[in-house]
Amino acid sequence: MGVKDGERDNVNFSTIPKGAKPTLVKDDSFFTKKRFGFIFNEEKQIKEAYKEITKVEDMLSPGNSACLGCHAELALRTTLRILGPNTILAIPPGCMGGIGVVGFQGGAGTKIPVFFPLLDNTAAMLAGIKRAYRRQGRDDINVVAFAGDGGTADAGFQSLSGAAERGENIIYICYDNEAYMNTGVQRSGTTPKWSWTQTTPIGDGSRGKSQKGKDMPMIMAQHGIPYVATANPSFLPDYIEKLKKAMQVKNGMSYIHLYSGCPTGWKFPTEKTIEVGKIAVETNLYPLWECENGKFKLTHKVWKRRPISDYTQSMQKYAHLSPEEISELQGIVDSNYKRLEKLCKL
Ligand SMILES: Cc1ncc(C[n+]2csc(CCOP(=O)(O)OP(=O)(O)O)c2C)c(N)n1
Ligand code: SF4
Repeated sequence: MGVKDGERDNVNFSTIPKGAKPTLVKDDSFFTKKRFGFIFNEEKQIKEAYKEITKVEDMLSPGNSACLGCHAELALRTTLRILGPNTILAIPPGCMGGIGVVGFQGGAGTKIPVFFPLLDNTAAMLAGIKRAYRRQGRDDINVVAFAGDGGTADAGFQSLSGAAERGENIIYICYDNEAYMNTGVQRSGTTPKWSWTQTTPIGDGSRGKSQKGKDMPMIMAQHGIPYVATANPSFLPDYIEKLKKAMQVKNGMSYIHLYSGCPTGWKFPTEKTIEVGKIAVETNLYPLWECENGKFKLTHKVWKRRPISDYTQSMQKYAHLSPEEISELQGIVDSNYKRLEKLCKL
């Protein structure tokens, strides 16, 4: 049940979701004896990945105005280290531009060229840049978008879809914080059902967003481009491998959809970002997969799926959900996951 136009004037648009109770994620449950071996291996991989990326220069200024605990900022910093200096970056309006990356007081926040397209033409502008380099015989430049979900799934979708269909050789990374965060937490096309946002409030007549979110990585896979993947900054080694694969593609677009926890917009403690991102994967809400030349593959197997309530309780954006709604959500997660497993068997 959504809020109809005209009814909105009576709705409370406060920044705290009505009825929200503060919730804390319990870290301790993670470190059971049974899981220790698994954690040890995972930590080893993370340490190795960290060693690898810190060998090269950090291309993002240490001082920027991202919120504490921003998943997208961690992802952007890592992305630039992997892409290296031969990279041109486009960041459309949104948080990652807004934190000072595209320019602040006469200087850019990156050590590589970065430009600020409109919210709706990122892929088209990048396609032109890539073609111009190719014409000069330069095929060694990574031409990369780092765009929010609004700039990707809504405003920029026509230009992204067109560029994918034409086979433009660009890397498009969407950091999905599931709302228009930079302008104050408004719902976007990828905002999941029942989420609290400023424009999908909780109150009489509204239980948050009434529609399902767009499944952007699947939509991009349906374009038949050479490489599509989901990734999550809480699983950095997996992301790094996927980014390297995306850089190898020469015959079309690579698209990576990044889960991006946002403590400010989702309302969870800033020090819990990595953990919240892990729960998203461990509940199968956000499975890690890739589709290489049409072949789907899970890149991280979850051995014991956690209940979706572990996730909904970790942030205030879902604090209003009833037990029935949580079990409906569990059903949606399970059926999406089954569909993905089937695709991986094809
Ligand atoms: C055509 C257009 N409409 C609206 C805006 C205002 N605007 C600037 S940033 C932004 C939010 C972008 O959201 P998203 O792409 O999800 O990135 P985030 O802020 O979450 O990082 C909007 C709506 C704009 N720049 N251009
Ligand atoms: S609002 Fe969210 S996405 Fe934007 S900078 Fe802050 S934490 Fe990051």
